[in-house]
Amino acid sequence: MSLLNAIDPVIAGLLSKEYERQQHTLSLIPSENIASEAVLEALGSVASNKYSEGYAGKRYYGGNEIIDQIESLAVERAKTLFGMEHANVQAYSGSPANQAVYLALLQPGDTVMGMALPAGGHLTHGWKVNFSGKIYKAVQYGVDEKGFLDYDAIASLALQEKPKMIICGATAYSRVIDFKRFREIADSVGAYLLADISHIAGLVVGGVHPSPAPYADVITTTTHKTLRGPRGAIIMCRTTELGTKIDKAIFPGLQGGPHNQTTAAIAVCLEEASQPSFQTYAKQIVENAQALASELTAHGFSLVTGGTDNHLLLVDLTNKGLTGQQAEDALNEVGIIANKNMIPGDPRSPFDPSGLRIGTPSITTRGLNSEDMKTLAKIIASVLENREDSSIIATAKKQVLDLCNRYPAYPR
Ligand code: DSN
Repeated sequence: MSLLNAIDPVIAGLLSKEYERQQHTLSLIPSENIASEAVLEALGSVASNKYSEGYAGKRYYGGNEIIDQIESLAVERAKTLFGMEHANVQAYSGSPANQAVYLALLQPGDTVMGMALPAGGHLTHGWKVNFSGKIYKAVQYGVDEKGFLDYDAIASLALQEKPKMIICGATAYSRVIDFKRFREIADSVGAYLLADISHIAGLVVGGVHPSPAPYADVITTTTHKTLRGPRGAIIMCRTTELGTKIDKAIFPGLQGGPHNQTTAAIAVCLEEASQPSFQTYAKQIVENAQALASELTAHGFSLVTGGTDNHLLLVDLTNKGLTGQQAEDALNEVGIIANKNMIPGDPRSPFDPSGLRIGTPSITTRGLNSEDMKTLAKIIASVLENREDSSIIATAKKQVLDLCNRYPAYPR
């Protein structure tokens, strides 16, 4: 960053510190990942200089001959990889992508049905403080007492409330989502089905989680989680009619000019995700999560649903006499970055809930394997069980640093 350093040493210094932080800590936040240097190069490219309101071949600005090619490639790669007929790559991120789907398919006041945030859903799936719960009549489903989606209860709620759109997908659910069953429920009431696969998109294209493509009317995904690209989003659907509505909802409905540097980086990440090595990566994410789940269970930790099928686990810390905030702080102290999270039916507040959300996408990108999960689980257990013991904390810090040095986020 020699140029940046010369022009703005303060920002250069902070970015350099953030780089070092990422190198020397392990992110167990399930929605984070480490984008490749190729993705970062595209993100820092001159594509950022161009205005391109509109779509390829139909722009409101001249000079878009090259940007058109970039965006068309991103669109084609998304369609091929996910097996959908239409793709829009312009949404600035996941929430605007979902907002565009609402704008395209619904009228204010229409009923929508999504997973409640405290049960593992997302803000934009109808939570009361979000646009989705304010502008629309949102009804929310949850999980059963063990933490599993209760499809019979969801079907009954749909029959009772007759939503115009049902949203499936989650931010803190560790089990396979039965998209076929959601389709049947949507069909029983004539609802659209939106599958928000932001968390699991990389697992879907990697072949380790079933795809919603045969069942959903619309699929949204962010591109920076398991898909390992830049911060951005893709909206996909089956028909030209829906595609036209969604394109219009993004532009001019919600946004102005697309972020072309992001579009280029999305195209790069889709190219990376189409390689056989990405399938190996996706498989390892799940193997690592399952290994970590069984090791933590062996250390006496209680997991919501008892385990995982995907990239994340939700730890209920109640039996350890710890809160989510205390656990997050203690792990942070030794260089393990995880995040506090509500557990289903949590009696505590979202600011200091009973759970901890742990994910393996980022550490798997670094190369940690199932064997390393034993070490990691041991470190997590020793830190959470001995928060006040400075010598145990010092040892854990050193062990985390050893793992970081063995598996750098970016090899120098
Ligand atoms: N904030 C994301 C997550 O951490 O799961 C969801 O958008």
